[in-house]
Amino acid sequence: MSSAVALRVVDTHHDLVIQPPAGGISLQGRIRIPGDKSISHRALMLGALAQGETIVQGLLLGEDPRSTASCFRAMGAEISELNTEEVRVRGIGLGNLNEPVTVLDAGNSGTTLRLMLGILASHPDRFFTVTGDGSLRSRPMSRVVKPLQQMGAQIWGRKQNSLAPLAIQGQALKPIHYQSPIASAQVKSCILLAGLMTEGQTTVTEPALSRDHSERMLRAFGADLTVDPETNSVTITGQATLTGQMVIVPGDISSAAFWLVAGAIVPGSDLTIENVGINPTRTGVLAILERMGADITIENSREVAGEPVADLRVRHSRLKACEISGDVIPRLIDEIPILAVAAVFAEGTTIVKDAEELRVKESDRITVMATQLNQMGASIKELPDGMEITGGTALRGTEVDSFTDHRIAMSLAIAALNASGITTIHRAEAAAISYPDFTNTLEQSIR
Ligand code: SPQ
Repeated sequence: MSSAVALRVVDTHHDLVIQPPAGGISLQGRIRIPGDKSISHRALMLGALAQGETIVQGLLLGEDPRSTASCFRAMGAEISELNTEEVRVRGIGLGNLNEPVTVLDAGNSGTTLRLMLGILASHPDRFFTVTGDGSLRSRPMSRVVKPLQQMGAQIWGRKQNSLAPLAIQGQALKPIHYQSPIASAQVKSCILLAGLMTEGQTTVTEPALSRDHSERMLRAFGADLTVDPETNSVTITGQATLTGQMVIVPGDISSAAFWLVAGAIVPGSDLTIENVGINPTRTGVLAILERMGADITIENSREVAGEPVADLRVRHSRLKACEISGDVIPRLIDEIPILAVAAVFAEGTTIVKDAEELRVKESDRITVMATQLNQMGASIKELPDGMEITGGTALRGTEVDSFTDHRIAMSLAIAALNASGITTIHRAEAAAISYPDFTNTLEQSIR
């Protein structure tokens, strides 16, 4: 193979083949990352429920927001062709979604399905059916179905109504105070969105604070919402009118995380990632990398449309192990696969705990990261709720698999940059869920 990184397409499956040249590589320059996935979903959904027009700049063009757009188009929202410059959403007003004439398909996206359930369950006199791909059909839905049932929702599905496909008979719901057993933005947002249509006050309390993009955006669109930071509670008073807004989507820190770790572990690297959202409910990855000794500087901090944004500069440095557990977990849950790669190149043993949620993501991210990195020569022991990663073993290229999980595909690609020989990542096309341009950016930043 002549180039440092090559994408080879085999049969219907896409293999990403990475072979660093013998002299080594480094990552240099300034890069931009795609728009935040969580904010992109919410902008499309609230835009569809609002009165008037919502303009979204910087939308993520990944497969997941495309699933959200197609579901809401099927229910009557006019959403222009998706692009990063400007997407126009002509909302149809709260409670006015049309009954779709076919099954709503959320694809691979847990956020689409779980948030949408709150909206559908609270739409009286409409019947909906929702499904997703093989991965999504195996992910637990009872975490949102149960609180919605407490509000009076009627939802049916496999395994005691816990797995998609699901059928929903929408109706007027009653408000509840839900004490969520897990810190999950999807659970919180689902209930808040159901509460949006429900007369009275609906409150969600979570054990630790999860990402707060729904709270910020609901407020910006005109919802009546109060937050109690002492108890991690959010209360929404239902039936406010939402008004279309201008939403500027910052770069996704979950996508920036791949470059932060790449820059930290690949010798000689000096990379600046522009326009990264640094909402405090998402910056656990920065806190942990800093504790591991990474050389990251936050430049040009500013606020864009209600979300804090900055440029992040990362330079190679020696990393040391640390413990990742407790309240930081919800602030970096999607970054644990790439942090596991950082830990492989750190001195000492990194412990990841309290992260059992990883087992019910697009794949079982504990088992998959442990088995795939161990195949490359890492030393990772699975724990029921995390991993024990002993750093300092050299990685060698081999054949690994994304298990169709976007974050696994990209984490393995970054690990391969520091491995000897050829790494072939099977089913690497999964990256398009959240980062369609990942391979191009990788090729551009390699020197
Ligand atoms: O949307 P999906 O498939 O659940 O995506 C993931 C991801 O890695 O991109 C999780 F697999 O992100 C979730 C995240 O883990 C997105 C999200 C959100 O936008 O509200 C919240 C988190 O999930 P949870 O279960 O902790 O609420």
